[in-house]
Amino acid sequence: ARHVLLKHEGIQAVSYPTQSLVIANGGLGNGVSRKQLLLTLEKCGPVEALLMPPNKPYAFVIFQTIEESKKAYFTLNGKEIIDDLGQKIFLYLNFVEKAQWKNMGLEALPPGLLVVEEIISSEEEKKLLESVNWTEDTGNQNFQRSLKHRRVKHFGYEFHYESNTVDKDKPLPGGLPEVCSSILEKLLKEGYIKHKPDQLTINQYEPGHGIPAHIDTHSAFEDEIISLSLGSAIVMDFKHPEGVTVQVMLPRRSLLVMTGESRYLWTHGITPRKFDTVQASEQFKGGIITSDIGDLTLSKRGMRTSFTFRKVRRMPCNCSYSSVCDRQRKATPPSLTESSKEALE
Ligand code: AKG
Repeated sequence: ARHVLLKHEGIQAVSYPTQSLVIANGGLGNGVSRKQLLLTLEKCGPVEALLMPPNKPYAFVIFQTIEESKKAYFTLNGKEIIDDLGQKIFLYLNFVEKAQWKNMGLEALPPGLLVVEEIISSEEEKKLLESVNWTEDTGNQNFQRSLKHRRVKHFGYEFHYESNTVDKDKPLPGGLPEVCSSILEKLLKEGYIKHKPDQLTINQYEPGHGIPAHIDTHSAFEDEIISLSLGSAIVMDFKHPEGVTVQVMLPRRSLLVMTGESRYLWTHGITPRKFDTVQASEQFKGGIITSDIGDLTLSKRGMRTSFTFRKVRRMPCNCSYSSVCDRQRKATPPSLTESSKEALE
């Protein structure tokens, strides 16, 4: 079964010793960190390269000599290690000619997507976080819910997860919190947004939480959707309908701007997990996680609070992505991405 899995991934194991080994179960996708694996491998000799593809359950190691790779094969094959979550993992090693795998990733951000780092100061971040009152209060006008994988609060308009829309004729009293005003003014002035948002969803994710992949309903909201990341960084997954996936690092205090194709056609979501695969050298730099697998490691998630601002749409959507546009596809069943969000909440 192991060989079938490796073959399926485009990895060809060989029966004779080489300098390179594939380490099944020793991948970032298993919760094994670069530091931890390197420590284990270096006991067998100096490591020339350790390649860890993002979210995969395997890694590749290249030793300087065949003697060292043979030593690793004989001492580590079948060996138990404890991963970063404290779980037992058995490593399985095989010689390979080349460290090669099927890479479905893309090296560019989805069109229309922007990550602006350090958009707010630490003081502004603190003020925003302190402004959120999570205590359940029946007199509270702003709708709050605990979903399966996160806590949410809505301002301006309540977001209905059953239909993934808002009731456009029923604005919530009070509008958006005053604490957001100066930040939104700045975003307008600096040209990151063209329209002042009138709906805010605050999501709070503990490590292990996430949000299912979805496209914000076209008929409910205008083109620009923006999200501030507070408290902790996270990796967001963007998927094109034809299968390309891009992982994007959203650092703490950064702004994510989704417009055009990235807002209308690509789904966005956060995988529920406690660690993210990130660039080892520039841990907190925003943007795409590249497939430079010699430079990936794990980053422990902290509590992240996001402020997602949208503008409620008043005119019909006439985007050029009719296959995923609920207004343009009225006669056909709703798209899976839109209907699946609530089902998974
Ligand atoms: C949503 O509330 O629909 C989101 O996509 C939230 C995104 C985020 O947490 O940044």
